[in-house]
Amino acid sequence: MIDTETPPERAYLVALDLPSAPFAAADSLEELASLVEAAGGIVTGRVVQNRRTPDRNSWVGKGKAEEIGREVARLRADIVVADDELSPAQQRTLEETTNVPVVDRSGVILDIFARHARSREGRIQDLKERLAEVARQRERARGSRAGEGLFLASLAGYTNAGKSTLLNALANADVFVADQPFATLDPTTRRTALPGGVTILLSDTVGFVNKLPPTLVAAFRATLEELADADLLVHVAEAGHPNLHEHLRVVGETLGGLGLGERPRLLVLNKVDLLKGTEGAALRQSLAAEFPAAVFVSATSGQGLDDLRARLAEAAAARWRRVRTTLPYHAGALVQRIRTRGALRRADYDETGIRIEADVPPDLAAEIETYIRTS
Ligand SMILES: Nc1nc2c(ncn2[C@@H]2O[C@H](COP(=O)(O)OP(=O)(O)OP(=O)(O)O)[C@@H](O)[C@H]2O)c(=O)[nH]1
Ligand SMILES: [Mg+2]
Repeated sequence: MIDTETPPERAYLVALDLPSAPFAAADSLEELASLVEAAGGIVTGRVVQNRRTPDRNSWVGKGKAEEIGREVARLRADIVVADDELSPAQQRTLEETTNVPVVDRSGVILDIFARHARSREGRIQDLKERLAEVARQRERARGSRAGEGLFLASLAGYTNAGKSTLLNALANADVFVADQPFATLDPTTRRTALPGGVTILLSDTVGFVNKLPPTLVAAFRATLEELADADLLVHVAEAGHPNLHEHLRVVGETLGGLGLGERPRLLVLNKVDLLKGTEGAALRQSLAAEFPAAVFVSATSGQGLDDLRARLAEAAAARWRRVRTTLPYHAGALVQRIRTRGALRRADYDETGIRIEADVPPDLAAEIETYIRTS
C-alpha cells in the first residue's frame, strides 16, 4: 500500500456483519486495523454494516456506499479498506462512489509481506521471487536434516501468538519478534536440547490469520511446507485473547486445508503472564478444564517452559527405541553420535566392548543393528 518515502495513507475500514460470519464484525475490523498499521497505514475511521448477504454491485449496498463516500471526504481518507475479498465489479462501484482507491484484506496482507520482505532485503523484491527463494532454502535445509533424522516439532498458530518468542526462549535463538501481524516471513529451524539428553529440531513458521484468502494460502504453501515435515505440530495460541476460540478454529481449519488435520498436535497456551488477578485465575482454570492436554506457558517470563520441554522430550522419545547391546571399542564414533542424537542411559567399558543402554531414533537404532551384524 505504502512506500516508506511518502506519508502514511489514511485508511477508512469497512466490514459487513453477516449472519454467517465466524468472527464478530467489530473484532474482525479490529484485526484489520492492526493489519493496516503493519502495512504502514493509519486508520482514520471504521464502520460496520449489517446485511444478510453482500450486495452484488456495491458490497455494502448503494445507500451505505454513498454514506461511506461522505465520511471518506469528511475524514480526508486516502483509501477504503474492505474486510472481505471484493469482486472486480464491487471494487469498481465502491471506487466510483467514494472517489478513492479501494483495497481488500488480501491486498493489505500482501502489502505487509512485500513490505517486510523489502525491509529485510533492503530493496524491493518481487514477492513471488522471495517465496521461491524461501522454498529453495527449505529444500536445502530439508536435505541436510533428512540425513540427521531428528525429530521435528513445528510451531504453528495464529499471527502474534508468540511463536517466534517461544522459539527464541526454547532454542536460544535470535528470531525477529514484533507486536504486529506477520512479523515472521520465512521459517527458521533450530536445534534444541531437551531434558534427558534428547535433541530435537524446532521450527518457526508464518502465522495464520482469519480470512486468509486461498490465493494467499497457495503463495504461503512453500513457507508452510515446513509444517508438512513436522513429526509434531505445536499449536501456539494466546491464552487470554478475547478471540481465542476463533483463533483456534482458524488455525485448525488452515491446518486441515494443508492436509495436516491428522498430524499429532500439542496445544500450547502462551502469554499466561497476562492472566492476572482472580479473573485471570478463573480464566486459566476454565481453559485447563476445556483443554486438559494443553501446556500453559509464558514465553517472556519463562513460566511453564520446563513443562513444555518435558512434553516435547516425551513426544520425541515416544518414537524412539530402547537399545541394549555391546559395541566394539572401535565404534567410539557411533557412541558419540548416540550421545548427541539420542539419550545414552549408560555406557560401561569392559573387556567385551562398550555395553550401552540408550534411547535412539529409529534410523539410528537400525544403524546400530547393522553395525552389530557386520562387526
Ligand atoms: N506478555 C507476553 N507477551 C508475549 C509473550 N510471548 C510473546 N509475546 C509478545 O507477543 C508479540 C508477538 O510475538 P511474536 O513472537 O512475534 O509472535 P508470532 O506468533 O511469532 O507472530 P507472527 O510471526 O507475526 O505470526 C510480541 O510483542 C511479543 O513480545 C508472552 O508470553 N507474554
Ligand atoms: Mg513470528
